[in-house]
Amino acid sequence: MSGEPVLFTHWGAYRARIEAGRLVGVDPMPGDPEPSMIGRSLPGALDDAVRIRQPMVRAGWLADGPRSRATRGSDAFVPVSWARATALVAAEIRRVREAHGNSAIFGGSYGWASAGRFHHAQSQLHRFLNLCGGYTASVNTHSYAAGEVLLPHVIGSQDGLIKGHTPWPEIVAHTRLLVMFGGMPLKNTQVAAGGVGQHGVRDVLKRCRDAGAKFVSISPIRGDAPPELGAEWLAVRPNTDTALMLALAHTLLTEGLHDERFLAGWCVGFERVRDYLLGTADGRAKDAAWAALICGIDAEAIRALARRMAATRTMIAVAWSLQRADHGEQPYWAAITLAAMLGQIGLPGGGFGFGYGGSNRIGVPSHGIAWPAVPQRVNHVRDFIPLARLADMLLNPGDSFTYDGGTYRYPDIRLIYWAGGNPFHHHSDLNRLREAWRRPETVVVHEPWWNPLARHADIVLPCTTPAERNDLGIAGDEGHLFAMRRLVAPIGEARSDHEILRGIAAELGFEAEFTESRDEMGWVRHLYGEARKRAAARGLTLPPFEEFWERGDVRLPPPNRAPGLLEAFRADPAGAPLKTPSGRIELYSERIAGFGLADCPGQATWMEPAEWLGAPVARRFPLHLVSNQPRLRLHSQYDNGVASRSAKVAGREPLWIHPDDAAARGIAAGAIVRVFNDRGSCLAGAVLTDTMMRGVVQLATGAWVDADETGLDRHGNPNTLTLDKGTSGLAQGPIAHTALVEIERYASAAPVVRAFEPPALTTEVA
Ligand SMILES: Nc1nc2c(c(=O)[nH]1)N[C@H]1C(S)=C(S)[C@@H](COP(=O)(O)OP(=O)(O)OC[C@H]3O[C@@H](n4cnc5c(=O)[nH]c(N)nc54)[C@H](O)[C@@H]3O)O[C@H]1N2
Ligand SMILES: Nc1nc2c(c(=O)[nH]1)N[C@H]1C(S)=C(S)[C@@H](COP(=O)(O)OP(=O)(O)OC[C@H]3O[C@@H](n4cnc5c(=O)[nH]c(N)nc54)[C@H](O)[C@@H]3O)O[C@H]1N2
Ligand SMILES: [Mo]
Repeated sequence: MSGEPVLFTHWGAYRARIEAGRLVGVDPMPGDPEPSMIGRSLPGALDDAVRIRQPMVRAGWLADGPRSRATRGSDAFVPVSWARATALVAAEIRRVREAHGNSAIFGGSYGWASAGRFHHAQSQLHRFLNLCGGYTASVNTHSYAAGEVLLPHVIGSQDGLIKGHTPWPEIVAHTRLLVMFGGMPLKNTQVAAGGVGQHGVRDVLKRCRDAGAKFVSISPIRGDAPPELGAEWLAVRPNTDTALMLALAHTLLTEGLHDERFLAGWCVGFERVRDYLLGTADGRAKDAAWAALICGIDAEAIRALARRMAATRTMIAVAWSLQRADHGEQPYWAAITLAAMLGQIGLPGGGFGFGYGGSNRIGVPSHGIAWPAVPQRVNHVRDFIPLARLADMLLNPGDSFTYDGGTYRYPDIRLIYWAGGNPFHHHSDLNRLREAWRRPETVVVHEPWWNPLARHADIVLPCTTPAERNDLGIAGDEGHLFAMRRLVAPIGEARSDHEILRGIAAELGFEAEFTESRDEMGWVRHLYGEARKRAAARGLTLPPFEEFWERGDVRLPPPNRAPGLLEAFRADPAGAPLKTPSGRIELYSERIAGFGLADCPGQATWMEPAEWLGAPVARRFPLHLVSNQPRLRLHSQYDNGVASRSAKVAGREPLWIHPDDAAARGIAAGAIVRVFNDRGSCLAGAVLTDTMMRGVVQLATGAWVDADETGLDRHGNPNTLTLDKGTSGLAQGPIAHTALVEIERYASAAPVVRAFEPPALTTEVA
């Protein structure tokens, strides 16, 4: 690449065009087979009207301090100097620590921030807060919290969820039937946490097809499978996959197609599963006819699919989306149970895997190197929450909650410190969050843009983006390292998260511990040096730093072969046991059963979700809302950019609806609609398409919420409508994909969307 400036992002690498010190364009990197359109937003958004150029303090907070919290989110802001902002934050941290202790500081700060190892916002913030005595943390991710907690009980690790998947080349070579729950949506494989070098999933799927594989896509949206695969589409009612999987299992059992030897030798608990499938205890067989009434797929089609799966080498691929739903633990446990009955777990191209269509990195043959990050040090505060319990914690300090077999209490939060995430996009039930968010005394936020989070802060510290700083980028599983050289000067007075925190650490007296006396380039070199050592430990050579920095990127050769999921266990179950209590796959878990949770029993179980198309409440709200990942932005990032805005309909987020459902409501293409339920309402722009199953609508996540005085979101963020409840008492994961709504034509005059206008600024009242 010879020294060209590179802009490296979570959705790919670009060559940057710089003219007179300004970023004027980006071009895809040569060699990337399918560059992401999201990059088109980078140049314009860099210094647009909603970029924050100076530290800001909410006017009410400046006048009345914490007593002004009722107007948080609706006040004007006062521009202040860095010296003043830094002193204000340092004083608040000191006050809260002394009066209430460190657990009164919530520093969970979940979010994707930007690519780059040094300027990783959460690592910087957590390191800073740990050096200052600790903070209340959050555990697990929005992406797959239920999976993270469940899988260690069932297979002894998180393999097949985050890492350790059967790699694509094995699937190409051996898999003959790919059964894809949640489809294989290529829109999502534009992205990987930490960054992407090259986008390879479309190509690898075509190679599967060319090798003779067949595809079945089980999803409420036909377009979740790329058309060139010729996949068979089974339109499933959202959140009913567990019933479908159980019926597939029932068919295998009753037709004698299950693998007794594998179930006896590699698993425990199949007798319990058998009794449940046959309905021995509850008198209800989980057969295809039973499931058909729940999931909406014809009973004969279910039986035929089970027979096909047993007849050939089958990979069961399950999207992460399935577990972001009420009882989200269950479809994963049911998928493992089904795969165990097929007996192909650990055989080439067989078994199961979670998230193949959820990220560019899943299935990439990886060296498995643990690449370096900024060390976070130790958090001495014991309090934590499962991340989706944020509003619960703020509303109910002192209340207890269960998590993975334990019982804990919510701490009493006085100060929220957030950098690199956007809870006013990512959290369910934003109206409830807005109320909860007004409980703490002070909210400090680092953000580049006036997005909904910045608007709901008291002290807003403007942060740089990767184009404005030096960093080390690593597309980890691809083994592709990028020199992220600073391309332009910081916009306005923006500073990096590190620089902001360094200033506050200086006020609080621990600057040298925070920086370890390294400057930005010192850290970048240091992290690269660590990366080089870790590669060398695997016999892989990275060039010296100067050469890497000059070249722009380096790529490790791929491994000769990466093992399949649970391959070693399959080969030798006694010699390479799983880290479960039995050492085997736990189709029934004594441990989970022992937790005594009504909403998470000891084996894969169908339980009705809080809301679904079969629930009584569906008479009032007859449409299931799928709020999936957006095609033209990363969550809420770059919603202000040209790529995302090019797809808006009548200035709002597009809502996809089947033409029949639209016609029944008198909705025409391009019309503004109101989407509502008992929790809230938003406007959106109608797109009529038969890619949607009837009774299901799609409103992707991430539109910058723009609520008016009545709470109506004029722009179309689906979390105005979603349900803030945990998956179960086991994982307490988010359940964004469980929500029913109704839709109507919006008859009133369309209000202007104000999401991309900065808030009112004012001067201090003396
Ligand atoms: N309804 C519904 N809700 C969902 C989901 C769903 O499927 N449906 N999915 C969930 C999932 S899987 C996820 S992962 C979450 C994602 O939720 P988030 O990760 O919180 O979403 P982002 O929009 O990526 O937020 C990142 C924020 O960091 C800012 N930022 C970027 N770079 C920097 C930086 O260097 N420093 C600082 N300080 N800030 C920076 C961006 O401007 C942006 O505001 O959403 C969840 N929410
Ligand atoms: N372009 C882009 N790509 C992204 C992201 C982004 O913001 N933008 N975000 C990234 C992140 S953080 C994550 S975690 C991954 C998430 O990856 P996923 O969890 O796979 O993402 P979703 O888009 O929410 O869901 C995928 C599909 O699942 C289907 N689905 C929803 N509910 C059900 C159900 O109950 N049953 C079945 N069978 N199908 C269902 C929907 O039709 C949806 O299109 O995506 C990543 N990729
Ligand atoms: Mo995610």
